[in-house]
Order: sequence, then structure tokens, then C-alpha cells
Amino acid sequence: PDRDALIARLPKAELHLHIEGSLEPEMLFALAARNGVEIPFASAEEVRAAYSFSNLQDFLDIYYQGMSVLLHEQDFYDLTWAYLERAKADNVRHVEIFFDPQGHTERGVAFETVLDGIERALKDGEARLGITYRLIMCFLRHLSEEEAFATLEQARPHLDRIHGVGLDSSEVGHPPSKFERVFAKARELGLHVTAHAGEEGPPEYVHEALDLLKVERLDHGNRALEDDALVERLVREGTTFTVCPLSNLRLCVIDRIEDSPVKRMLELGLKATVNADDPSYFGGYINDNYRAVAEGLDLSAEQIVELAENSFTGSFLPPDEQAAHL
Ligand code: ES4
Ligand code: ZN
Repeated sequence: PDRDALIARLPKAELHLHIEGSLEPEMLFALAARNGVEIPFASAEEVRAAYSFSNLQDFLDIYYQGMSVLLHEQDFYDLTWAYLERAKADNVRHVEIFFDPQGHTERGVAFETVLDGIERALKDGEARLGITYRLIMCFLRHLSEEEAFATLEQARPHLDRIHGVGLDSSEVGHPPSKFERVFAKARELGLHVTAHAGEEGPPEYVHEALDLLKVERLDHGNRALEDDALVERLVREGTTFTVCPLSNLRLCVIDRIEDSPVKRMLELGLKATVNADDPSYFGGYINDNYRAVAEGLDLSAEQIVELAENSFTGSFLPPDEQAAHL
């Protein structure tokens, strides 16, 4: 339909994408063979069949297991390059990607190996595909404050190559308050700040992300809608939400795509965006996510355009570069 053609041709930015979550089963197999890593699956089809999750933790267990095939700089390059080519096909013009250094350093892979490979692909993507980028280093919230501080220290020599910090992994039981001091240090170092909040966790975690971490945007943020005063504040402050519809569906954050908060957010005056999160695990890249909500929520053409515009105005690009995309 018309809607799908509009989605395909709209320039957009992707603001919520875990690069390790773009590891497709075929590449998982290729890297396992190349690196001599054993994986408990016989075929890509078998891998896809295992991607059935009841909640966030179910998924995370498989996601961290998938990372085990990523060992060398070239592996991180190949992973990131494959994502960028796929993003190009969806008319993505700017990406702000997350990476999880602790998922690699805890396996003995050097921080620099990860950063060098991802960044080399991002630079090639800018030169050859015209896709600009920002790189966001996430802290794994199920690990300690001390481990997050150690990761920030590992990043210190490379702060000209890392643009922001984020917070991901198991949300419930690991509130933003646990990382208040790490985020204060990151802000002091001039880094942008964002955090997953209100994906499974309560509205109180969204308050903490705003008040204690002083985040510039909210990753997911679904459960903010349960708190009317919070919604009023987020409308007033113009905070961008990076919503991930197919992720929400696959992780049972919502029961049906019709329950995605995207349309309600727009109607409330909130700055919603649409993103893929972990596309290889959740069954779709960014345009698949746009099409799912456009159809499921019967979005108007104006609303679809608004989502794409929000992706640029909610980005970490300077205002003049944002404006060039609108
Ligand atoms: C994630 Cl969907 C999601 N939530 C929290 N942490 C994550 N890491 C990768 N994907
Ligand atoms: Zn995420």
C-alpha cells in the first residue's frame, strides 16, 4: 500500500540499535566456523526456532551466548558493515548504535578490538553509504557500579571516538540509581547520556533515569505512560522516546502490535521514534517496525512522517545537521 511506499522512501535515523543484536544466524554460523567456536545449533533455521522469548531475560541469555563468536576486529567490522548495508536499504541516513563492551571484555576480547572494528565499519559506512553515525557505549546494568566505572576507564583514551553512554540489560532489580555516579562522571567527561527505562521496569525507573542520570532521551519508555504527571513533564520537556515495536512484541512487553504505545505517545504530544532494537532476534529491521505499527495502529501519513522527523530531532546531531534532514 501507499503507506509502505512512504515508509520505504522516508529518510530516517535509527536511534535504538544494539549492534550485537544485528548478528544474523547466517553470520553466527560463518563466524563460529571461521573462529572455531562451538555453538549449540545445527542450522540457521534451528537458531531462528530458538528465538522464542517470554520476557527480556529469556532473550538476554541467548543474546549474550550469540556474542561468543565475536572475537577479532574483523568480526566486529563484518557485523557492523552488514547492519549498515541493511540500514541503507531501508533509507536510514543516520545511526546511533549501542555496543556492549562488557559482553566482550568479560570473554577476554580487548575493548580496543571491539571499538576498532565497529568504528572502522561506521567510517566506511559514512564514506561509502553516506550514513552518518554516533556510537553509544552501554553499561550492563546487571553488573556492578564498580565494573561500569572500570569500563568507563577503559573508554577514557578513546573519548574522541565514543559519543555517549547508555544503560541496558536486565532492568528490574537494577534501577538507574545504581549508576548515578557513573553517569555523573560520563556527563562530566562530555558524553551524551541515555538509558533503557520503563521497558519492563516501573515508572519510578523513568523518574530516576531523568532525575538521577539526567538522560537526554528514553530508550523504550513504555511504562512512563502509566504516570500522568510524568507524561505531562515529558511532553513539556520534549523528551524523545526510542520505541521498538517488534522488540516489545517478541519480549511480551505487549501482547499484540495493536498495543504498541507509539500512536498514544504521538497523540499525547510525546516525541516517539521507531527503531529495531535487536533486529536479528526480533524479526525485523527499522522499516519492518514502521510497517508493523503503521498497519497495526492505522497510522496516518502525517504520523509516519512525524516519527521519521522525530528520529532526527531526537538525535545527537547538532541542530543544523538535524535540520538538513527535515
Ligand atoms: C536489549 Cl531490548 C533490550 N533491553 C535491554 N537490554 C538489551 N540489550 C540488548 N537488547
Ligand atoms: Zn534496547
